[in-house]
Amino acid sequence: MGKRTLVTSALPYANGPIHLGHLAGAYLPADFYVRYKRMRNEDVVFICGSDEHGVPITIAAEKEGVTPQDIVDRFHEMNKKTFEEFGISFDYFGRTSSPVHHETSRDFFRVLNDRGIFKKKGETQLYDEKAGMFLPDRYVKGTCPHCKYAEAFGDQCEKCGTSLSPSDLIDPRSMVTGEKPIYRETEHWFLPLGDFQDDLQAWLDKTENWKPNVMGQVKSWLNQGLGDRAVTRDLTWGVPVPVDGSDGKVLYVWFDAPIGYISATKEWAELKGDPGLWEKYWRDEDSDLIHFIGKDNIVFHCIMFPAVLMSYDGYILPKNVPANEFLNLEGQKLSTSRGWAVWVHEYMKDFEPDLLRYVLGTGLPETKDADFSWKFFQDHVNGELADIFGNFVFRTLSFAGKNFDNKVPAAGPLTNEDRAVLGEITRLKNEIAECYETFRFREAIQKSMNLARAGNKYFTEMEPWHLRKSDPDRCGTVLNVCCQITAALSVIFDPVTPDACRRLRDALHIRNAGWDDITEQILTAGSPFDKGEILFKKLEDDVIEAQRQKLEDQTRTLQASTTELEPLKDTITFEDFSKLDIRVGEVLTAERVPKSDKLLKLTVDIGLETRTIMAGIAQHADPEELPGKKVTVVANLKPRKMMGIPSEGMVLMAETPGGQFKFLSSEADNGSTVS
Ligand code: B3M
Ligand code: ZN
Repeated sequence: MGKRTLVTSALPYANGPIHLGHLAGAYLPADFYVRYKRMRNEDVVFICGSDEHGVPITIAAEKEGVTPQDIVDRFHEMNKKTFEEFGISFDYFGRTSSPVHHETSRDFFRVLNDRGIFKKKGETQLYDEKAGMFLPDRYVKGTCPHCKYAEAFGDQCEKCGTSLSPSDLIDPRSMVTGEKPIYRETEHWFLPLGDFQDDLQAWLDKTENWKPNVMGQVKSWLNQGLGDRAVTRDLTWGVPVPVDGSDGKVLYVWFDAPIGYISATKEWAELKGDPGLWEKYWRDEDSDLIHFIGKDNIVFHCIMFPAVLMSYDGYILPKNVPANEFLNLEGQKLSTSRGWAVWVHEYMKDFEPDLLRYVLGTGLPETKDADFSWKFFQDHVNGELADIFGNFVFRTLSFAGKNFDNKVPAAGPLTNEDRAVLGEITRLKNEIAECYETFRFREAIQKSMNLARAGNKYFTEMEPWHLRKSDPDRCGTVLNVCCQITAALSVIFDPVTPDACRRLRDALHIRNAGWDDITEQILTAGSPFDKGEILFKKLEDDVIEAQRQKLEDQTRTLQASTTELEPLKDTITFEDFSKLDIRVGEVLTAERVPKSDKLLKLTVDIGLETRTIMAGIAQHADPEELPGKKVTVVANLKPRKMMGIPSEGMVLMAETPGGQFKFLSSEADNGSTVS
């Protein structure tokens, strides 16, 4: 272990708010780690900031019709505040639009360029002649060759998921002007990663405790052989390339963004009044550098950025990159564009950070993708935080409060049971420390809860409520033991539930206790404590149901507003149209169809007669509310069987872009014709 540790979390793009997937990937685990180190009084600095360059930002700006600067200003402030309020305890949260960052990343480029590290090569790229600009892949839309979706992007079709390159698209068009792009020759600077293959391999061979999912990915990149990576782009938004003959070019966002960790550390040091301090963390062999990221960022942090650091010289390389896998939500992939996400600032309107910190912590996607659901949230809050941790603390402090005058009772001779449960404090403390040191946070949290479990079991078995009368001294001993466990919990759980632990330590009058203070005798007999309060309230079903509903509503509204309307169909003649016999009708009865979750069986009065009609609206209408509803019916459609029942016509419905179905209703009498 080095003398000091620099911890970074991936710089979030300042093009949208932070959601649970972000937290579980790169922020919460880093915060657990850092808070644990701080509890140990270690020298640790936690750095992050907004990633304000790159195509994701300009696309967001384009969509809203505002400038990229407007977008990054808005989301930088918003995300910074969200992290603060959620207790992600960065020492500094910078931004890559800052002058220090521009200067630092330009310096890196200049130095590498002067050393002849880069290759300069020509390339053909898509170009929009009308806009006079080269087009990133994301700026080209066209028809997907696989599913024929007309709005596929140059890098991916979002309908069928296929990854594409712009040349795959049928009828490609520029998103800027709608014009058909042409190919044009351009020149770029490339980082020849192949030159670093051996050095990277040698560095990786010396690393320890890397997660298999991370090392596996890195190895497979290395085995494939590394190629050249362009580090410049033809764009106007970004850090201008600092060498002659580079007009209209900026640094590739993945070249400048990781350097943002360095720039932010410089700004942190400046703010501390010790401008040179940043170098200790970046250029001293006795420092450990740890990058927390999501799995999609592995290649940049384990190959590209290390190659840049090696080329500059004098920088340390990451000691570990504990990347996490992805978090799914209610069994589905998180998707911000579909509104399938839980935003952290929204979460905090309804709940305290501690609850989510704990629950996400128990289900982190450490080695494989994991799922978050509101039911999972409720189960873990109620069944563990409230019923185990909270309950143990509450029964201990209220019992000891009432019977021992809010002072820690003295312990008499210890029995084997006492010694055994006290021994759990030190045993678990060491195991938990080992888990934190090796980035196994789920296990750390599980073991932390095990201490509370052991405490509860002990309390129940010792039955202090009987001892109170029969053997007050023994009762005091039992409660002394329980108070020691309570105190240990107030420190051990600190990385995970910092607010509750702070309240608990305040109640025990040990606000500043740290990891080394965790012993079997943290509290001395006779020391006062405040009366027991409920640390975690249980969550009722309706509260959880409301969250699930919110998620559904959110995704529905978003889809309705972003889904493109169906294109118009081919023209038909009046003759074609007049073949249809459309009538006004009224629903008489409506019932569900066994084994079908889509169909309702309706009987409809169309004036001349009553028809049985099958309608695919079971998910959009309540059968009880349908009788009496006026509808329009295509009355001369050839009958066809659906689920074995002949359907004698078709009820007309409007389908909204969000996929909702609504009847076309008419005031006219039943049997009236529509033409
Ligand atoms: N902004 C990508 C991401 O949010 C990127 C991380 C930069 S870390 C230097 O996934
Ligand atoms: Zn497709």
